[in-house]
Amino acid sequence: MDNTKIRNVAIIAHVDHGKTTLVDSILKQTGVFRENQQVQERVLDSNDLERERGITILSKNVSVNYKGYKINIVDTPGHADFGGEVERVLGMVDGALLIVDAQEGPMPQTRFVLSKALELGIKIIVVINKIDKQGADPDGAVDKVFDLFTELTDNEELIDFPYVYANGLTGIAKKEMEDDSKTLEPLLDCILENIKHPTGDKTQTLQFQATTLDYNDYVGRIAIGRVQNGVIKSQQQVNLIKADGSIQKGKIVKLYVFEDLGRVETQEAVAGDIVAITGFEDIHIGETITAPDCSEALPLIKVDEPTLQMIFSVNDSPFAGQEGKFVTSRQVRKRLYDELEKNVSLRVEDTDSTESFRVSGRGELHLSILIETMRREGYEFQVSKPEVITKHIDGVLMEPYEDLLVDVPETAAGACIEKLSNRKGEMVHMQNAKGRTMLNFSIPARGLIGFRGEFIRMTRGEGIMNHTFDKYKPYAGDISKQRNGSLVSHEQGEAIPYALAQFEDRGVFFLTPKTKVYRGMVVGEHNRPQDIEINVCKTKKLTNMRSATADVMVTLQAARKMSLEDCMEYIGDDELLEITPENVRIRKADLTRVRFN
Ligand SMILES: Nc1nc2c(ncn2[C@@H]2O[C@H](COP(=O)(O)OP(=O)(O)OP(=O)(O)O)[C@@H](O)[C@H]2O)c(=O)[nH]1
Ligand SMILES: [Mg+2]
Repeated sequence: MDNTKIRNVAIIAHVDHGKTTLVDSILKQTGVFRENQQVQERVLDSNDLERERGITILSKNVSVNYKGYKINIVDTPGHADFGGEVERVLGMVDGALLIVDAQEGPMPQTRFVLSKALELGIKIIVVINKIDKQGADPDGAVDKVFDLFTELTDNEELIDFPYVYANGLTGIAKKEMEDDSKTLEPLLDCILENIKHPTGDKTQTLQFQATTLDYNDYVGRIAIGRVQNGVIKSQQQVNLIKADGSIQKGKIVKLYVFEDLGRVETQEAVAGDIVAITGFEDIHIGETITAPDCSEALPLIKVDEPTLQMIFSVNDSPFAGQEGKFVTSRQVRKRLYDELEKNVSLRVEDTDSTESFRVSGRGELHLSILIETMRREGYEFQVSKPEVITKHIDGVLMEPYEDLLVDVPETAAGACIEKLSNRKGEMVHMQNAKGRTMLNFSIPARGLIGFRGEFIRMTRGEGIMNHTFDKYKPYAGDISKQRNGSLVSHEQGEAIPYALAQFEDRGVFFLTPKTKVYRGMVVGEHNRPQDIEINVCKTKKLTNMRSATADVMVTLQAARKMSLEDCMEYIGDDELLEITPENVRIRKADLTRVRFN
């Protein structure tokens, strides 16, 4: 195939602005599905956690044919924790669709992905999406995107971006709001017109660079990336140039190109195309494969450093081993190291203890997805409170900072500013409009741990909060403890309604009656700063029939439901999370303590 007929495009945006839904509509309109074929929504969000949470976690490649052109499309995740993935993906495309919600306008992650695309100098088409939404302000959104461009670059050519309006859900795009369009053709035409065909010379010697990794049990490691120059062939002898400059000789075992929703095996592919290869178990992101007579590597791709770490260790609670299938340190360790096969921004290290491993990632969601995946696979283990990773740069202690944007009812703005300042946040910008206040803060990532729950309560669920990693800045100093103490179980047994009722005025419970507890397990949040130990298993002495029935009749306040992320945000320095396929329990780390208050 002639590479002038290829277009490589990434779809980038803030979380939930409609990337994957737009890809659905593109796939439908370019005839990828049979007529009348039943296709589920957001078909690319194919793994269980992606479907349950309605977010994209891994970027995915598809390819469609339009007017004789092959358009390779890469759908990327919008959540900030996966921003590094977006950055890498941008290295294999020549253009990007920047999707912006017509109501929300540009958000922190819009800025992040746009700045990365502009740094690489790739062509951007702005798609003002969800124009059907009631509060949509398509022209206002274009203006705001324009301001963002001018703030981020002075390259006039890039600032003069083409844009289209779209409803990704129904599959409509148009150049002007007044246009009457029923398809996405205006968008697809815009891609053909504005995004250049890939550069790269097929007559030159082969160079391929790995940008994403995948793995499956049958073929082992799969490297996905773009053929920068030359022609790549199945069964071809090649050099793998490692990051350290050393050369490994090897063979391309299988070669795939992208077609429709999947990969198809092929014999050869030319410069400019995006391919997947197998045959190299040891290939890493950014490394180059070349023809045997060439030892020239492409510039390495930087993989974002982790900013948050947790200790994963063998479960040693009194309930250890009761619910999990894989519980030993050997099993947990192997599973963690296996994850590195494709989870490129994750780090795993052994520690002084054979029972514990240090796992570092890009944020709470990145780590919680790993935890959730492992527990569903049958693993049982415990994790410590997430901690930010500090570094010394030129002798100065530095910590990761986040760019935080909150949108709250005006009445909650004061409280919000106060709380964020206590957490060492610095206000960068503030704007009032229509009874709402938008606040932009620069805040240590450390200061945001545990903030979300507080934020939801403070704004009565009406606040919106978004943040993205910004950069390392000098350490902001101590942040005083923001959290209340815990209600800690004094006994092992079963929680009894009567006993829970006795302590209701002390705080909020995380568990319901009949939950099994052990001594040192955290059963709720105290309404004061210190921990207290309580006996939630104590039954009332049954002196007569009336009290026996009274016990049954106790009505309790609803327990606070704690998701895995809530628990990760909640736990204190001296607490751990016990993770099993059936339960997530909060506990004191040291269960041998004589008293827990
Ligand atoms: N009203 C309206 N809703 C839309 C439109 N496009 C997408 N949505 C909805 O927006 C939500 C998010 O859509 P997704 O396609 O998952 O967004 P995304 O950008 O892929 O999200 P992440 O991958 O998690 O960043 C879904 O509930 C969609 O149904 C649109 O054009 N109009
Ligand atoms: Mg998506």
